[in-house]
Amino acid sequence: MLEKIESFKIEISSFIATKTDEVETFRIKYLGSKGLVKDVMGEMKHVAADKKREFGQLLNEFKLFAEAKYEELKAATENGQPAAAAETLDLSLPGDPMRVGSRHPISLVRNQVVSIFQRLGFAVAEGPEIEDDWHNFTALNMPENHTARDMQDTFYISQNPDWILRTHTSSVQVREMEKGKLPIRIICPGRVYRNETISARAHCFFHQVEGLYIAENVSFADLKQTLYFFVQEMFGKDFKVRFRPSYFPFTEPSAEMDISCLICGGTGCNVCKHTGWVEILGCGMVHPNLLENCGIDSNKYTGFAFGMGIERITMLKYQIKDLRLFSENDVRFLKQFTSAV
Ligand code: 2NL
Repeated sequence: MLEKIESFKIEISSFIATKTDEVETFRIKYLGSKGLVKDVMGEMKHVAADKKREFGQLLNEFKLFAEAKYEELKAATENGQPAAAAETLDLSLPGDPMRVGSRHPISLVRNQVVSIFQRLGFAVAEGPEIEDDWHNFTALNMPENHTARDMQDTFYISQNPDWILRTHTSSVQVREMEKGKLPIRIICPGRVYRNETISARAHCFFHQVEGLYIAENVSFADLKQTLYFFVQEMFGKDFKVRFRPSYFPFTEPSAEMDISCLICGGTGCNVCKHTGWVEILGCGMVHPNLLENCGIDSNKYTGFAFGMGIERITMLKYQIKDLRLFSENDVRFLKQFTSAV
């Protein structure tokens, strides 16, 4: 009996009436002379004497419950409003706003870099992250036991001592050169790996964009003009640029490109380590050994190449102080980039 009353209560509370004759239907069904409430009251005679008091209270509550609902339905329909069941949805309420995600800052900056070079006619090339020794080192003028390999200590694949995680995306450019289709004008974005102790400035993986242009009569002047254009598109025009002589095994001559510090304007601060300059990228003319390694005639063709760390550019652009933030997936960090394209 108690269960029956409970289920009637549920039925009553979910009753919906939009018109007065539906309210009347409710009254007849539950409160009429042959209605459910009367019916249940009739059960009183079967209840044991010592339970009558308790049961009587329950029945009375049930009756009041049905009467209250009746009054509620009546009042609501008289006002011309459909009386909704107590727990139904109010569809007129505004929806919960959908949370829009954001691109990762590394993806934002990679897309910007790539699109600047695409406008100059560079095509995107990609390649495997697990590389062999030839494409990652040997073809790039870094034979076994070459000291330059020490700076690019990496992870080895245990099944095959020849396989490693690539240390730069130059390996993608080697693969393109080996195809033998010239001229080549490509940009290679991707993730690279190095066996480094993780700190605010170093990680065991990071992202690079490298570029390569090989054709007849490509000169250092072409390199400079291309990279001038790039930094101006990327950072604006409000700074100075300089090329510093440097060394990379795969280019000769080699240079590093700096811009005057965007934070202090060149007067010296923490970001530029009080030098007034920040390094943006490394570059140079492709070493003839490389061209020959890949079957390209170094007497006929010349080229330039460059490489930059996307994390580095992103840190400068958004003033991010710790490299580890990029891979910790902390939404407090990531959601700051919601409005960036
Ligand atoms: C840096 C410096 C550089 C290259 C990358 C390259 C690739 C080929 C041939 C010649 Cl296939 N050079 N890449 C050249 C100079 C510098 O990167 O600081 N990267 C983060």
